[in-house]
Amino acid sequence: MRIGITCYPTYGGSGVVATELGMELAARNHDVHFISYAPPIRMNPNDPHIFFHEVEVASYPLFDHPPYTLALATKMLEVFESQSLDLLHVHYAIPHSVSALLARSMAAPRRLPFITTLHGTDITLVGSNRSYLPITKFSIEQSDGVTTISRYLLNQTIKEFDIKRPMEVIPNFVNCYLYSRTENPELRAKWAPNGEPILMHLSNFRPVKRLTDVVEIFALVRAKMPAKLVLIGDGPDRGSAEYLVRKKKLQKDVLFLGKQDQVYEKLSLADLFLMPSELESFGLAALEAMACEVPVIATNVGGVPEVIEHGVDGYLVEPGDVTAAAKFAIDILSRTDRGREMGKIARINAKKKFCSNDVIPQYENYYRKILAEA
Ligand code: GMT
Repeated sequence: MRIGITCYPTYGGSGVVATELGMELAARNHDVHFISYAPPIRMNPNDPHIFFHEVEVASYPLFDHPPYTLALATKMLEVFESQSLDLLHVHYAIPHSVSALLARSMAAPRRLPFITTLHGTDITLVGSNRSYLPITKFSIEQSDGVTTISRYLLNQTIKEFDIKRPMEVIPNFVNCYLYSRTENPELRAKWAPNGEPILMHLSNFRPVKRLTDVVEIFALVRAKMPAKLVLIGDGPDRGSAEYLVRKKKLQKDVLFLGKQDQVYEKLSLADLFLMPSELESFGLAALEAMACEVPVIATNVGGVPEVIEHGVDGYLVEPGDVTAAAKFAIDILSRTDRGREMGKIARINAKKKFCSNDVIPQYENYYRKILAEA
């Protein structure tokens, strides 16, 4: 198939899922055309089945806000015509789904079906805002196919937007070959020179991730035992987290790595992963950690219980309950095996439901179904 994929190219779950999906499809000999304002961060430009089409937004003094939605729709049509696309697959409803709807209308009477994958905040935070609700609902209803990344998000979409059309749950996935535990004693010794256990967090540091709770949890753990905290990512809450680290005099034990590539190499060195988010419709970073045999302490919110089984491959606490999270962390890290047994179960459970080998065919089948119907 020839598939056009649109996503946010920046550091964030929906962009990562869209890019990994594109690369997995390319590995299965589909031609994948990414259409966005910049190449997605994890995209491999050297893959002969991967192409990138940049959306250029012309500016004009009259435009306080350059009309990206329109420039994207125009580029989608252009790529459809020049590359004979079979379909468009857009990730994150706002504004990608609206652009795809415009492109499909402009392409008529030629067929340009489009599929919208909902990722979370496009429904739970942004989409349900009154400024965007009617158009998000309309573009969901008008999509040729709609998928959500968890059952939780499916139910939220039905509830928030009163959607009656069929939608399918296709969960997020991880490449279980790439994301597996690999030792790196040199790096481990650099981060934890005295063999301290390593706690890790990876996100876009947005308020929804509750980054300062990560620091609070770590401070409680550190008060009881030697430990190190490795923070991967960047975003608006980095400043407040750095301030809290200084306030608690933890500078020697907390490492801010910033944005990183090949996160599987780093995740593999963790003894414990922390994801104390206010809300997660899935929690992709937790799944990536689990695939690397890392147990996770997360919040019992949204789609997280569909990924983590409390007491089996991790622990779930209520948002903001840093005391409970720290208690579970100390419990895991005080064990003689430092939670390695739980980490092994985490990988087994991740492999059962979320390996790309099982999930990508679900997307391929869905594409075929939509193409047959369109
Ligand atoms: O988490 C965010 O900041 C936004 C969003 C994104 O586009 O990165 O994340 C959502 O999509 C991810 C990939 O499907 C999910 O793993 C996240 O759980 C989901 N975030 C929320 O629902 C808050």
